[in-house]
Amino acid sequence: MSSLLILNGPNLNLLGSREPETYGKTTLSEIEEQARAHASGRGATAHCQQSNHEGALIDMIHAARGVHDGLIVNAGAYTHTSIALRDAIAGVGLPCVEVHLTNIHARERFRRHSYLAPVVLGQIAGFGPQGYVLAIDALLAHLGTAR
Ligand code: CA2
Repeated sequence: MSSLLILNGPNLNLLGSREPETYGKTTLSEIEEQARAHASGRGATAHCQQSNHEGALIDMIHAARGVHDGLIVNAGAYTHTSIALRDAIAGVGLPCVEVHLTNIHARERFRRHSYLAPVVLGQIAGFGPQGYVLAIDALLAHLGTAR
């Protein structure tokens, strides 16, 4: 059974409470529950963690090595700033799918660049909470062919 780690970064704990016009009304807990249920229905397990701290996210990625089979990461604004997170993802060697709720390529210029994009399998952006479900399917398909 594949074990997936879903990591959410800074401010995503605020989902559902602020800026619903941009980020929707679904809470992070609801997104995580949907992800767990979807993974379970696919015969996998999804473990979900969130932090507002760059170093904590890096520690979580390091700890995933040998425990989980793949990563799904919405690094929030660290996507656009963090070489350290990129190095952590590349360093552990786990397959990773990058998720964004919004279409970062259709927003401000500073959101168009992702430091993570070169070290992930691919990026899913603009599909709201459904993006995490799509990422699970993409990651499981990859793991199925990688074995
Ligand atoms: O679209 C995404 O998922 C983002 O990763 C969300 C980040 C943003 O910095 C990225 O450019 C794109 C921001 C998450 C902030 O979430 C909030 C939710 C509710 C209220 C305020 C912020």
